Amino acid sequence: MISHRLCQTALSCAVPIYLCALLAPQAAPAQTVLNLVPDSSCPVPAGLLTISINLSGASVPIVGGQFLLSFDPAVLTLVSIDPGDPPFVTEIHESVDPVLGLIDYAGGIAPAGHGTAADTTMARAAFLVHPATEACDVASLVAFRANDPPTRLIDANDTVYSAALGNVTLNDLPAVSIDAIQPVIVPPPNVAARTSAGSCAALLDPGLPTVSDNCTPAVDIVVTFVRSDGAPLLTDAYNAADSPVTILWTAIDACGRQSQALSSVSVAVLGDLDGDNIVGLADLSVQLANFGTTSGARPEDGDLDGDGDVDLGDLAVMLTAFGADCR
Ligand SMILES: [Ca+2]
Ligand SMILES: [Ca+2]
Ligand SMILES: [Ca+2]
Repeated sequence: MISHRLCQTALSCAVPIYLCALLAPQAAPAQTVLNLVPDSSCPVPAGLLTISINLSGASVPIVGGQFLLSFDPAVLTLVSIDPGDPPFVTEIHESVDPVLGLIDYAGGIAPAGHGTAADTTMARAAFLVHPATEACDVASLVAFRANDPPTRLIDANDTVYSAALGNVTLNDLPAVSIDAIQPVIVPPPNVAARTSAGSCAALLDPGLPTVSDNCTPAVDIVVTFVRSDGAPLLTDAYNAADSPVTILWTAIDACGRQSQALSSVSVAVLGDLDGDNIVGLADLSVQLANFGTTSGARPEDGDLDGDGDVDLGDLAVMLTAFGADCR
């Protein structure tokens, strides 16, 4: 295969010039990157947060590096900073200012070891998250700081790589949330419904809970539900035989904290006044006993059209529903 190296000067180009153009790399050259990577985007107060200093994109074997970091001492206390994965097994230097939140660390390969260009972890720092800390989407809680000499890498030929030289990209810790607070969930109101004539179920939409959280926007809070009758959809029919159907709501914020709440849907059979899910003579006799009531009547008294009286209109509804058996 003809390498691009052949085409770097016109004189050395051993192939036609148009082919050289085709052989020229189309993508930008690989860039060495140092990322500060948290073990969790949601560390918990009084818990540990481990940060990996990860090497990637190296084009030559790297044998060591020095990392000058800052961290927020109001939120974090450094517990340890140690070598990462092989071949970076040797700690060369470590000094820490816990008050100002400064870490100077250097590490490298074993004396007889070999460097690597592979993506790997060069060092790990463990921090204690202060108790009672709450923070939402805090960026750069741990960061590379601009010092002289700066954070830099070195290869086996003592060539130095750094952001100042333009051949290393430094990425600070991405935003994390220290969030131990559960979302707030307010369930929809309980629903009491009646079947329509000739049906043993009610079709309705019970509504959704309202949710909020200290860190997670409401639109990003995941809300799930489980119906006690096992129906998969909120708008699936609610059967009188399953009444009351309870709905267990769960709200989960972006850090996985969750809250639960209950609501219910009660379904009565139209015309069933004694609650046995049958519309029969017992119900008719209750209605007839209250027949002529002009105000204050309830559904269980026989007011089946909801206007507060028990009259011929209600009796007509009863006769329409008569005979239903929804057990
Ligand atoms: Ca929360
Ligand atoms: Ca009944
Ligand atoms: Ca009525």
